[in-house]
Amino acid sequence: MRIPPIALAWLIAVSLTYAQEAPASLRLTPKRLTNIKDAYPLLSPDGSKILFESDRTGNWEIYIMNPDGKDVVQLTNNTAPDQTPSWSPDGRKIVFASERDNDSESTS
Ligand SMILES: [Ca+2]
Repeated sequence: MRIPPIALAWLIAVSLTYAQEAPASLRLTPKRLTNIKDAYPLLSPDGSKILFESDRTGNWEIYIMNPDGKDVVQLTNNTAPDQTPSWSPDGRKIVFASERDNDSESTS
């Protein structure tokens, strides 16, 4: 499920979103995972990692972290914007858009 970017957003994990009448165990319980300009979080198919894009260095790069927000690893390092990452169905590859030749295209 893709979550749209929010200007100057941070990533927030939520268990489930339900109305007030939902049982207490199913109510929204947000937890801030990062507090910097991050966007497009995607949980891996097995739920073990979160893939996201970030402008935390002043350049959009692709990152991965644990579902608790720890162990952030930068996957790309290029002066061109690298954004909108996505997992392959088996979770073994990622794809993202980059403008490395001044023309947005997908890279894996
Ligand atoms: Ca980049």
